[in-house]
Amino acid sequence: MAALPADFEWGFATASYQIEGGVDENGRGKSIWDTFCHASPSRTKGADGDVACDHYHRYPDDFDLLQRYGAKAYRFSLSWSRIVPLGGRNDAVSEPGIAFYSRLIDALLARGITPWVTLYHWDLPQGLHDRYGGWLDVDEVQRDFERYARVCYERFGGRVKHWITLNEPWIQSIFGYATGVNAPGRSSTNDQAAEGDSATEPWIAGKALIMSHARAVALYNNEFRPQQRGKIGISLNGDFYEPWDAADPRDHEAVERRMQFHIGWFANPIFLRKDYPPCMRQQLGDRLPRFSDADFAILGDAECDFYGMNYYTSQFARHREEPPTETDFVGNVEELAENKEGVSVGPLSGVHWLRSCPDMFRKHLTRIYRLYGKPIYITENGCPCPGEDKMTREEAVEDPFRIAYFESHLDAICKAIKEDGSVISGYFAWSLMDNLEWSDGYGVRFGVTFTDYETLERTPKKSALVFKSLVEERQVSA
Ligand code: GBH
Repeated sequence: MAALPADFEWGFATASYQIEGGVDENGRGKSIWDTFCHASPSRTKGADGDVACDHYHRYPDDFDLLQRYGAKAYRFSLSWSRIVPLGGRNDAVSEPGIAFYSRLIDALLARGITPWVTLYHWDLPQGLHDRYGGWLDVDEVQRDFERYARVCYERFGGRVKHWITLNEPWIQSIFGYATGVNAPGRSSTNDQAAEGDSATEPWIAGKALIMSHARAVALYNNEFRPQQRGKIGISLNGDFYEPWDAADPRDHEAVERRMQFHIGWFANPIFLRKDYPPCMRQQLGDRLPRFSDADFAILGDAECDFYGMNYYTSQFARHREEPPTETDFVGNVEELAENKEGVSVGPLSGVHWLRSCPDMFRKHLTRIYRLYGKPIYITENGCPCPGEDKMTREEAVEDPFRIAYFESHLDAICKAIKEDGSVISGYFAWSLMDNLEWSDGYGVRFGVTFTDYETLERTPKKSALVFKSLVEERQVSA
């Protein structure tokens, strides 16, 4: 069913720490991911981003690939500590860091590819973590992030017309400060973490992220939008859920609660200018920080242009009988891959948490569009193929599971547009190339391009070469 608009934006996505390497080049400051990857014993399966895909040196070749794939757009993130090595609002700006991203943006434009820039994809300057605890100091970090955003708009905003403030604040808050499996690795429930308080810190970090986003958008709206005329939004992650027992109203409530804990946490203040969802306030009480009138004034100045959706999978939710523990962050539900009848949510990919569930993706798109009312850009979607972590290059470049995943998810978008009336304006496949999959190291391969980590050679997988036609087949003519 052809339903994608003629001007549908599409391409591939990456993030700075996952691909760049070059961590000591040109005065770059350390980020919390440099520190986390070098912890001993390792918390990242021995992997680090010191070299990664060496994109820092190889970006022109990577952009040749993008051009060969026919991409209209490319989503990437800036490393804050390349631009402001120590991170803070009174700290020096690194001209070589600016020059690097400036060349990179020019290299995209020269190939006719539209840059979509994420300001923050989890790599907080270590300097800010050391100075005041990073995302745990709500007042300080939002001011430092605002100044970093200002530098980016000033230096790049003449050429960059699409901004994403934050990638997945949920993951930064929960994985960084509750489970401790991502940098800075703080937790009171994880044996590998020396410090942290999983009952309070994720909620503080969440507020810091919300206010940092809001300040960056308000700044854009008030000072840069009139001349630069770009668009700005945020990328939120969150699975779609269905009830484990469709006949049990308590499982229906569990479903809604789970999605509010994932998405409403951020989307209520950001898109609705409201307090956190009532179910969160009810469960978490005063552990959930309040928004002051001054906070709401900033949120009120921070209207976004779009909702960036990172979507990979769906699950079943089952209510729990016992009251929630202090460290619960999912809304007191059990998350399951099968429902009461033993029906699976979908076929398993190459990573344990990701099953292909296109019908639930369609429902997710339409739920989000109806709740928040902004055009949706899918800013990440993709998967590793079953067994891909153990494959040779010759095997991995044949990736029928990934192609089928892309096809079925593009079809779901078409249905959401045509049958549900949702507005979906673009799609970025995750990822341009295999890269550092955070705490999973280099084993899990999400790329449409195979990366040989010995030689750093890239080889297009079949999905990369057919992706353009998958989109164009579904596009309505102009
Ligand atoms: C995105 O996060 C990231 O933005 C991107 O950088 C990343 O490479 C991509 O996804 C692929 O993972 O069952 O405990 O192992 C998506 C968020 C984080 C969701 C890891 C699933 C696994 C939880 N994902 N999580 S666990």
